Amino acid sequence: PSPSTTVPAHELRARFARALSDLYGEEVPAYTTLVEVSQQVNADVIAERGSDAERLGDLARVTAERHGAIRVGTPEELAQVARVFGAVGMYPTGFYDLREAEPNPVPVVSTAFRPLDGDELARNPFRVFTSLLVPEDRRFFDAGLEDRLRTFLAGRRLFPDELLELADRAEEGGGLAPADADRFIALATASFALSDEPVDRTWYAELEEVSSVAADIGGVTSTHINHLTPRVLDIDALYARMGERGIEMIDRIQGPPRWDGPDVLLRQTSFRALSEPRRFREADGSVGSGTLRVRFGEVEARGIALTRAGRDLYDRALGSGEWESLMPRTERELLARGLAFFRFTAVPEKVAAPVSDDLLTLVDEGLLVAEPIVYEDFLPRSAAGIFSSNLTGQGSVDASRDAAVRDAAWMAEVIGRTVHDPYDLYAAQSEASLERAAQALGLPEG
Ligand code: OOG
Ligand code: NI
Repeated sequence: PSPSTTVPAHELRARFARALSDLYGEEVPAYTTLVEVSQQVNADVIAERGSDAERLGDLARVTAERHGAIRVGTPEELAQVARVFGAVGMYPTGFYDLREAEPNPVPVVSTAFRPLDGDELARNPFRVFTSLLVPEDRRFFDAGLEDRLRTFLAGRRLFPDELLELADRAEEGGGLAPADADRFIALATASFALSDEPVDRTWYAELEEVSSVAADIGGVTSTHINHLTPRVLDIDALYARMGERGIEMIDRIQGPPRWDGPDVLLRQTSFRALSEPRRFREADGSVGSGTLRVRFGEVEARGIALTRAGRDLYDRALGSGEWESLMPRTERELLARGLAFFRFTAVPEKVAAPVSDDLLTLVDEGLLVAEPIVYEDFLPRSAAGIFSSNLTGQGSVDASRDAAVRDAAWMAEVIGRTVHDPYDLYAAQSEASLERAAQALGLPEG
C-alpha cells in the first residue's frame, strides 16, 4: 500500500484499545460503570484544580488511557502475543516475578506490552500486563501435573494463523492497508473474548486446588482479557463513589498511601471478580452450566517515575510504615536527591551570564523547567495483591521445593525479542530532554 493509505501502528493501537474496551463493556457491564465514574471524577478534578491536575498527563490522554491484562500458558503463546502487540507498537517492557510476591505468590512471571517512547505514549498509551504460567515450578506443580498441563496447552491455539500473518505484515511495514487493518482488529479483539467453549469441570477444579490463576490459564482452551483499567486523577474519590453506586471494591487501594506530597508510581484498586455464567463439560461427557469468578475491573492513578534509588526508598518507606518521614514532600527534593525522573525544557529568555553548570541551580533560577515523567509500568506487589484479591481460594504452595529460575533474559530468549528495562527508557527520555535543553541554553555538552 502507498504510505497515505496505510493505517499506522499507533492508529491500529488506538482502534484495538477501543474495540477491546467495547467488548469488555458488553461482557462485564460493571466495567462500563467504572469508566463512567472515572470520567466524572476526572472532570470534577479538572474543574477544581485546573490545569495543575494535568501535570502527569492531559485529560485527553488520561481519558483514552487503559491497561488490560491477559494470561497465557507457554513461551510459544507468549511469543505469539508479542507478534500481535508488536503490530500495534506495543513491546515487552519490565519483568515481574509474581512467584516471589509476599504474602500472595502466584505461579506466573509477567511483562507489560506498551509503547516505548514519549511520542507514541502520547498518541495512545495502551498497555497490556501479560502473565506466563510457570508449570515447571515445583513449589506449585508436581511433575505429573506439569506434564498434563503441558499436554493440554500444546493442544490449543490462541491465535489464528491469519491474525499472526497480518500482525507480522503490520510490524514489518509499520501499519496495514485499511481492509487488512479492519480484519486485523476484528481477529485480534475476538482472540481476547470470553469463549463459550465448555470448561472441563474436573480438570479445572484440579488446577484450582493448586492455584485459581493456573486454572484460569490452563483449565480453558483460550485466553481472555481479565480486566481493563481506566486511569483516574483522584483514586480516593473514585473508590468512595463506586461504593455509593453499590459496586463492591476490594478492601484497599494498592501502592503508596494518600498524602499531600508528590504522587509517585502507581495506586490501584479494583472491584471483585464477578460471577459469570460458563458452560461446563461434566465427568459423564454432558454439558452443563455453572459460573466462574475470574474477571474484574480495576482503576489506577499514576504518579512520577522513580529512579532505582527512588524505588529503593519507596520500598523502604512502604515496608517500614514510615512513609511520611522517609519520602520527600516535594518534586524539588525528588530531583535534588536523584530519586525521580524529570523531563527538562529550556527557558532561554532567562539566560544571564554566567550560566551555572548545576542542574538544580538552573531549575531554581528558572532557566530549566523540570516536569515529572509519568510512571508507565507496574508494581509487582500491587499486581500480586490484585491477583489474590480476586482469587477464589488461596491455592497451595510448598516453599521447600525447587523454583525454576526465570528472569528477563530468559523471557527475552524464549520470545526472541528484547524485554525493555523501564529504568533505561525513563533515563533515556530524561537525558535526551536535558541535552536539547542544554543546547538551547548554549551550555557545553554534558
Ligand atoms: C494481572 C494482575 C496485575 C496490575 O495492574 O498490576 C495487573 C492479572 O490479574 O492477570 O493487572
Ligand atoms: Ni491491572
